[in-house]
Amino acid sequence: MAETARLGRSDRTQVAIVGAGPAGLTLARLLHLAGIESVVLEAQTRDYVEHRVRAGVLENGSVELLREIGVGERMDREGLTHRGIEIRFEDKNQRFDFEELAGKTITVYGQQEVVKDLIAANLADGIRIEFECKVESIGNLDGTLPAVRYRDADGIERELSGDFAAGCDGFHGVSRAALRPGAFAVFERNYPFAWFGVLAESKPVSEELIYANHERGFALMSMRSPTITRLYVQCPATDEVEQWSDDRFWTELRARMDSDRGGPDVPRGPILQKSIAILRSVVVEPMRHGRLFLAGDAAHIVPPTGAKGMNLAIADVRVLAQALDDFYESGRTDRIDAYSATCLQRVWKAQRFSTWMTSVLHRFDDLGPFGRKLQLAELSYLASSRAAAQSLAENYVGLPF
Ligand code: RFL
Ligand code: PHB
Repeated sequence: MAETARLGRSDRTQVAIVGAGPAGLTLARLLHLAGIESVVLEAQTRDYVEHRVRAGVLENGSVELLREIGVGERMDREGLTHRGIEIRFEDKNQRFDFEELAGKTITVYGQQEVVKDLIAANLADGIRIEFECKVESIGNLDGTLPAVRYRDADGIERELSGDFAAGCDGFHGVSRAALRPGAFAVFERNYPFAWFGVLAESKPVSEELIYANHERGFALMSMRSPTITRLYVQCPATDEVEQWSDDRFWTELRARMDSDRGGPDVPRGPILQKSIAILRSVVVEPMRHGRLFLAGDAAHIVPPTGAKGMNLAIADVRVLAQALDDFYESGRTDRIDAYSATCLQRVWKAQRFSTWMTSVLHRFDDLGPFGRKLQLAELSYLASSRAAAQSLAENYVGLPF
């Protein structure tokens, strides 16, 4: 130990966290507040993770947690509180008032802003976040000291060992690969379509999000601020960003919003960013192997239609931090042992809701006329039944913990 410490290539902490996304950064903060030390290893630069445009909707419970851990100030100032959403189908917009139906609101605040706030607060408190450190493997999961091997910014191989390791490295990370083959199951569903998304300098036309079910395919108008919109259209999973010129995008979005036939207007503006995200559902069970815990997208992916991914990542680490706190406080392991089962209950309910939102709002080419009629009946039921609307509302704002 003394030898390796002198070489500076081996390091020791209580919890080794892989990934500085919402899951890893929130976990590091919760642990710090409980007096537990961690080190976060992140493959990308700080600038990269702070500008990666992704999610935008925070459930009420996520907002409360971010406030509790001292990163709510800018969110409360700049985040947009939304009381509901609109769903557009068959030439009309149907509004769902979440405050009235479920007693809660949601907050629109970009994921990269959450990440910026967490990084700033964590670094200010002395939490170690090592950027440009790509983890290559995690070993010794069944022993007492999991070993996280990584390459630092200078390309030097290093090792970080912890009492525990937390795989918060997203869907394309390495933690899942550390699980012993045969010791876990993967449940998945891939959709034949994706979302082409843009960030644009244009004024939102509505105060709330508009989700549209249209014969030409799904569309969504969201926002980031009173001057920046976040817009999506369904496209084939095989599409590349280059196939979507600015003009093609605006024309398609206008068509799907029926802008020339009484639907919401779509004001054009400079496009700041374009991306394509394939829709898929994945759940890895269990979310733990020995002393390695998976959290967030490393353990599960939901299609973005229900706006659940970032919220689930935050929910997982809330459970994990509590379990680790119990362990360090009193040696109790029951919450650690229940970690996976506790998280999976919420994860599967979020999968159910996200699958349902995806199925009612997208164009499925293999649906046939019968399936299309059923889809419209489902939306019509949603618009006419308080019970159905309440079910949408309570899931969208986030099920209770
Ligand atoms: P992240 O954010 O992917 O962070 C993982 C981090 O790990 C790093 N990493 C590594 N670091 C070290 N060594 C390695 N070998 C590593 N491999 C990877 C990565 O660089 C990264 O920094 O996972 P996390 O923390 O679990 O957070 C999950 C969320 O990012 C994700 O679920 C959401 O973005 C999903 N999502 C949405 N979620 C919501 O709750 N509300 C939304 O409105 C919403 N909209 C969306 C979305 C995702 C989308 N895309 C792009 C798929 C909209 C879209 C279009
Ligand atoms: C977003 O604002 O990026 C957003 C909003 C709602 C979703 C997905 C993404 O369902």
